[in-house]
Amino acid sequence: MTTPTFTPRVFSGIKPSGGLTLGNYLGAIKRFVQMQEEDFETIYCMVDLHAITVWQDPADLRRNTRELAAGFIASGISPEKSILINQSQVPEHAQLGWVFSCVARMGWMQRMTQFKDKAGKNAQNVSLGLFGYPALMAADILVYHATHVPVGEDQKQHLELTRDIALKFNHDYGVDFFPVTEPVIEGAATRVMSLRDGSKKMSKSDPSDASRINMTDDADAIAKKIRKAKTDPDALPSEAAGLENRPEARNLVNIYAALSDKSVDQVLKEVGGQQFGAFKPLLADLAVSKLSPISDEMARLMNDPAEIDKILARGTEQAREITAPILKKTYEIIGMVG
Ligand code: AQP
Repeated sequence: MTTPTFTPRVFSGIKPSGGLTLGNYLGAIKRFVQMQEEDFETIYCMVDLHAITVWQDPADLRRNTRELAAGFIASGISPEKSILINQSQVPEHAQLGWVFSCVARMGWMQRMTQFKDKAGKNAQNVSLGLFGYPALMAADILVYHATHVPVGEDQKQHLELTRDIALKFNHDYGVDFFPVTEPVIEGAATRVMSLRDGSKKMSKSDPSDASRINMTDDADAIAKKIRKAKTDPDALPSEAAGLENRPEARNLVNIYAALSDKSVDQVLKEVGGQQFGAFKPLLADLAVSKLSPISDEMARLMNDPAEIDKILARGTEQAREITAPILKKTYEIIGMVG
């Protein structure tokens, strides 16, 4: 059998389960924007079906989906260069998701650390969807035969599962149909931590708003959150090794490096020896200068939700040109009579 060559294609998504955070921006969106300029077709998605794995108020979900689309566009994702969709409108995602639920093994799913973290002690009471969602995520990616997936560090295990599902499908049906996708986990801030607790990921659903920077926060809110961010009493080190065992300090330096497009070592050359009292205002100014233009543009776009809906409707048409033939072929391989 000859190995097929796959079109270099990027797929990634974000859940509209709340407002966009700095973690989403630095861990994912910044790289999404860059990949548009590289040698790839790019598809970016509001994964609304993933959002409902935990309860979402319908009006909030609608608003968050449009606001996320506005956040993508305001950050530099161009509807002319990328296909922009919300997942529920491209039915092949969910259809292939079911097939992959029948390929993935219970033991694989039970190893997913994100499920264990999110379910916590409440595992009997969370939705079945929360447990099974990595199989749908594999379908989101593979229904495009995507070859590359830019994500934050927390999604690494789910991408390994995606590779396992592709390999098992190909093996079980004796085909070379689904590509083995490459994760793209790059940059100085692939895991942005909570501003209140350096051992916890910055997350849009953290009950404490002070734990995160929202992309819609104004300059005062950003400055206040950074000023109050948890730190330790020592000065900043001059080399990255000095951040060992200092999770809060490392987090703030990583954020600075990612926002300024510098390496951590470069940043520490500039600010090593400073106390947080001096460093935090520098970080706040940098964050405001990078994020304000994005939040202003998001607000402008949100004044015209019909325009956002039009962009998503066009994206759906473009996406289905790719997904419908891939799903059809998958069904043929499996033995579904069409
Ligand atoms: N803190 C983070 N640092 C770096 N990258 C992050 N990502 C999320 N948080 C960070 C990356 O953003 C993309 C979309 O993630 P998501 O919103 O679909 O899901 P999530 O990772 O579960 O994000 P949240 O904020 O924690 O959402 P909730 O609270 O609703 O569960 C992914 O590429 C992710 O790696």
